[in-house]
Amino acid sequence: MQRIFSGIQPSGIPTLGNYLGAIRNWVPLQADHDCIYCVVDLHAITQWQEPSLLARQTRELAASLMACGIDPVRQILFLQSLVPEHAELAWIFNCVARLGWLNRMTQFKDKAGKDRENASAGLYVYPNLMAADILAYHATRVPVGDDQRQHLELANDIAQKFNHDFGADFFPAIEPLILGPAARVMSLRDGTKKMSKSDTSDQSRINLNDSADAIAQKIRRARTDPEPLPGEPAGLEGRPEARNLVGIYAALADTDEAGVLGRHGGKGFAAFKEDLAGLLIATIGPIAAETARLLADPAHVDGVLRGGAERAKRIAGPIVAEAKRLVGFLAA
Ligand code: AQP
Repeated sequence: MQRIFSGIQPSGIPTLGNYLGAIRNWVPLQADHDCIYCVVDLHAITQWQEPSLLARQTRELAASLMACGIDPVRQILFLQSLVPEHAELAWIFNCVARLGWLNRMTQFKDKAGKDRENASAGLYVYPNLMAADILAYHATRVPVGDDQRQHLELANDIAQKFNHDFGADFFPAIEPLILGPAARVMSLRDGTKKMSKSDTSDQSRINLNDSADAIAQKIRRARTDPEPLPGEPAGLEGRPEARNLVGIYAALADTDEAGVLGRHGGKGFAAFKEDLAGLLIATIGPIAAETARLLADPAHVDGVLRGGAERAKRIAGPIVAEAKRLVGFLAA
């Protein structure tokens, strides 16, 4: 069975983007893969996280993942910072990856913004830690949103260079799994910017714990243009906000842009948005309710993350030990 690894940062409440781009695709993969899903708190602190909030967000994210259908008994769900092998292998990869490779990463440019000098060094080497997350388990398939494609290419470059430098066929090639019609969900306020849990505007995103009223209101206020919906996907060219809403609808209704426009083409946005809000509420309502139920027992959620970490460590421990031996470190 092929091994899957994927992670999500506890940097806020998970969004519809995280759900459609990643989490929703993680669930069916559990049927025929050996899955390791990780709450990546080491990644989260590459940008400032209020310490008093981080633990709460971590627990809420774990509960939300379980509410979406991640099975922590048959698969592994764990907290990254409880398995030190991630940080250890990431350091080795910091010494394998080249500065020129990291300089090309668009996520660093997006997240650091104009104030690059003030970004953390951790944000810059984030892709090396991501490569370590995956390769510490010799995972070969990684389901992610489209925004992570470039990081996975870099992870493959790191694996190849490690194998070449240390003369071993040790780390496997990684295959990105970028699934579904909404692999990149955009902000509700700006169709050219991706929807993010850490966006300062709550109106820019749908959170997986939003109430039905909040969802309906955010969709009503979502930015659009004055034209009605086109009859064909080609008519979405140059209309990023319209394309985003159509893409979200398509993902939720398990169809594609043409399917949505076949039904709604020619209509104004008001009626379309009402239908879209209904679909969102039907999808997110049960997730929010189940997350709240799980959070009523925080000790159970914490126990899942700790138990998962013990199991994860049993896999990563020997792999990272071998990587260290190949580098030439003296064995413990
Ligand atoms: N807008 C998105 N559309 C599709 N997929 C997305 N993902 C994130 N945003 C979108 C996918 O969700 C998974 C987990 O992402 P993450 O939390 O590890 O990091 P991120 O990509 O940086 O997500 P956010 O929400 O934008 O977090 P912040 O605001 O903290 O930076 C990944 O598979 C990602 O592709």
